[in-house]
Amino acid sequence: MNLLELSALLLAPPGEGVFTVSNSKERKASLQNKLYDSQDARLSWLESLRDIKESKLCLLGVPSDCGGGILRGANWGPLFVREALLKDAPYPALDLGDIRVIPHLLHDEMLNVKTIRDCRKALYQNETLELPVSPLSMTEYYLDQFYADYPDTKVFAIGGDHSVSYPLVRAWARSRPTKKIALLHFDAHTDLLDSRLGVRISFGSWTYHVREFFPHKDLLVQVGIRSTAKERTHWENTLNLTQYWPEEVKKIGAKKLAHTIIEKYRAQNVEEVYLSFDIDALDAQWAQATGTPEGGGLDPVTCCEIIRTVAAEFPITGGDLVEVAPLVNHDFHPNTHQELTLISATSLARVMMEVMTDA
Ligand SMILES: [Mn+2]
Repeated sequence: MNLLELSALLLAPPGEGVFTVSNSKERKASLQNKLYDSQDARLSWLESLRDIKESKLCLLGVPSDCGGGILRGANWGPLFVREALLKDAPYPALDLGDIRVIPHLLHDEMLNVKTIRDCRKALYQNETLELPVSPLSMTEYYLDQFYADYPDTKVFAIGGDHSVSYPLVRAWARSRPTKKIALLHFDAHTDLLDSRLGVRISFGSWTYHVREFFPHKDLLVQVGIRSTAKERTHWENTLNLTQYWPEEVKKIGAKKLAHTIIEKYRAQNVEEVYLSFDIDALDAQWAQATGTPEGGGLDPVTCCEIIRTVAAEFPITGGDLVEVAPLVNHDFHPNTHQELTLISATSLARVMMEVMTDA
């Protein structure tokens, strides 16, 4: 099966990865009207996928929120962030569309044979077609073929809860077997559990399970960590990575911190960097429309400066922005929660797409 045929099965047009019967129909249609001239969005979208070869950067929506059951809503991230981006200008990426998410599922390793068969029937009208059915498994399967066909094209993904970074980072890393790679991870939380309530892959454990690709403490750098039961030294010493908590970021400043990271990467001869940004790395005042907003965090300007400075030295060839949950309202500042979070998210997304295009 070629990538175009695979796309028609695993992906849906932009905004349609969240399965609804009639809910949000207008919202999805309005996004597609802005993206495509023709009335037949699906046809235009499929046609546009023929241009991947000419594109430096592609955008992929992974609207899967199988989060902690704390406050879900990041499934709406890809649709709302795209819409907010388009208010300013077209985004500089070819839109691959969304993974067709079955919201009850996470990873195929958690499913029995009967469920896989039933879901294949629902997704592909063919219960024997050897394709994955869970969002994380579908994302990895799709990207494996994508990078095999287009090794130099970059993918910027919008989540979804943070578990989506597990397939995104794995496919990216595996497609660069001879490259020295690093991970730059912005987050309030470490996401370093080995499992959560017996579940191996989740928003709280994805980083733990991609450490194998970054086998030196200077290759996995976390920025913005503050909500964790353990001290920084515990994580650094037991799991072989480096953390910068917000206090330290504020004390030494964005530029200097970026140069510290650059020196670490340089000493390791890093060639390419993956950037994963959990919106809750930002202080809750900038990003409260997310499942677990946290105070004492970073501001968007600081984060953009760190990203730009690192990107000037090392190509950022993979990236994601996750945990934007536009409909979640924690009521800290009523009425502004969604707007402010989307402003923060779009500034970050624009900077990330800009540096990835130049990479
Ligand atoms: Mn996270």
